[in-house]
Amino acid sequence: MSATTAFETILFDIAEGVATVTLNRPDKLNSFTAQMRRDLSDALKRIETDPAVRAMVLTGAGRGFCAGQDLNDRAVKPGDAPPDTGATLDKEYNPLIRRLRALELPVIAAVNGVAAGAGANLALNCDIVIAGKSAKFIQAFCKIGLIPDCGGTWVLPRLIGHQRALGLALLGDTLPAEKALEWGMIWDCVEDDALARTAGDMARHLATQPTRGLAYIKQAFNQSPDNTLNQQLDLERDLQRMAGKTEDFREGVTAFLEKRKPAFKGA
Ligand code: LHQ
Repeated sequence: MSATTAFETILFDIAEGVATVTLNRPDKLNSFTAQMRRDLSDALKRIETDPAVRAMVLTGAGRGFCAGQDLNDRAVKPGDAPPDTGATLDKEYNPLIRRLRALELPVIAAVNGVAAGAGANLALNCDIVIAGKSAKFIQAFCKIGLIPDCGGTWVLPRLIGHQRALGLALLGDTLPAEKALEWGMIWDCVEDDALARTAGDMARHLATQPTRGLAYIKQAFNQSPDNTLNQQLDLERDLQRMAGKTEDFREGVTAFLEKRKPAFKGA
């Protein structure tokens, strides 16, 4: 069964345990307006509270994934006071990125085309990034006098190391999907016409897995960069204790011993 909800700037669909969110301003390469930030935030809230949703795919309509902030919203006329870009981050983008990263289910970015500025970092904050061969990533901020935001300065060096991350940020070079794969920045790069199917198949698979256990895995990896080994060992103990109490753990072990496929409920 599939349920579609209407938003002004995104498409939102739930089917087979997977919520698919499609950024939908194709004429402007799905660049972010305030309305799109609100719509995406509302979609994430829906996902957080719907127990039927056990995986998510984020993608873009048309030839782009997301070209970052809609710069029409940022045009400053002579004599105007400069905009408070920090306030926009504080009130709109940062809560969105925090909400996305905190989702207790696996999130796949299916990057179907250019991902620039906030759009690139939106994708890189997803758990698994799959790109079509024609996709590209651009830390475009430096070209307009800004710095990478939406967690770019946090996530990029962790994915590809300081040198490559800083180089991308300072130069604003276009990183083609195949090179992003070679650099370990993304999980996979597939033919453009196979992208939606590949991401959908992966999401449908994940939606049948032990959802609580996957949430604990995400938590462990998300907290890892800030922890010492000793702290991380303690965190693993605590999360494993909770994972060991799930119905799905019991089902996994029972199914293994009975030599049958497990039927996980996500609880
Ligand atoms: C766009 C955009 C766009 C509006 C394409 N806006 N229309 C910022 C400020 C405040 C607070 C916090 O954070 C941020 C974060 C950021 O994201 S800053 C970075 C903003 N993004 C950019 O600087 C990227 C700007 N876009 C581009 O450099 C190019 O469009 C790319 C390289 C993404 C794609 O190039 P092409 O494939 O050649 O496409 P195009 O440039 O022809 O774009 C197609 C249409 O989309 C075009 O509209 P038009 O009406 O002329 O056909 C563009 O104007 C529009 N578009 N990006 N960000």
